[in-house]
Amino acid sequence: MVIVPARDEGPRIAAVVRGVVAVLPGVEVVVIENGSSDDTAERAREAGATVLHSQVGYARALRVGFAHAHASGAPWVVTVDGDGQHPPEALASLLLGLDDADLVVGSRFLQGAGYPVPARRRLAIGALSAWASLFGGQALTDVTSGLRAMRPGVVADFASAYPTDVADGNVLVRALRAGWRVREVPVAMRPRLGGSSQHQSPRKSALFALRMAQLCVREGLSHPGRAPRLPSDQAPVGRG
Ligand SMILES: Nc1nc2c(ncn2[C@@H]2O[C@H](COP(=O)(O)OP(=O)(O)OP(=O)(O)O)[C@@H](O)[C@H]2O)c(=O)[nH]1
Ligand SMILES: [Mg+2]
Repeated sequence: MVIVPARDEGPRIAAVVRGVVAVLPGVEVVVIENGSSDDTAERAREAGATVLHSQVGYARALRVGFAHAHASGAPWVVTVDGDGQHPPEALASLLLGLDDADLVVGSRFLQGAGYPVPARRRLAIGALSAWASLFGGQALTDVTSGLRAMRPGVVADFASAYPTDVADGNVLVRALRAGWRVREVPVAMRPRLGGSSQHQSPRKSALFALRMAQLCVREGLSHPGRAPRLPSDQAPVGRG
């Protein structure tokens, strides 16, 4: 199942949904929308997506998506942004990555990837990634990437307890501290295809980064154990 959080992505969402279905025919695409002032929901529905609604916020939208995927028994979940940044062709390498990992992140900064990003933002992502790596106990390069694939055990964890304000590097720290195998694969991404970013305002972005840093510490200190693994969760991933 592919989960797409989307707010005010009306001009882009249909292409995102169709792009995913073109590489994974028959897959259920679930767009979680809230607070849009445009026709995001209608466009997504017309393109063949299931549309769910959530309370305001990126993290809350994802949480609704994970709860839906868990209740549906999806064999895997991939989260994809609704702004066209994530190339659908990358889904194959993310899903392949699940053969020996529980959570796979598409990284813009591993060798072989690529992302035209202003230096200041690159620096901020690098600093947050280093911080999350410290508390997660594993080197990560792109903790703010929203392109992630996961096995059902991780989805179950996320469905029951997902942060409601900030959900980026802190979620990866949580997964690592819970014992899930996390890995990154290189993915070339492009800037959003239009519309406005949730990180538009420098003040909001700074607050977001501080909050993420704080939550990384909290997750790092409060989840020292390993999650029990179900044997069925180790099977090769099938069509979701
Ligand atoms: N449902 C929902 N989706 C949201 C909300 N805020 C952001 N999104 C979606 O989440 C995805 C990621 O948000 P972006 O604003 O693109 O954030 P980003 O990719 O980190 O930033 P850019 O690189 O500037 O695009 C997009 O598909 C947004 O439409 C929200 O409040 N509710
Ligand atoms: Mg984006």
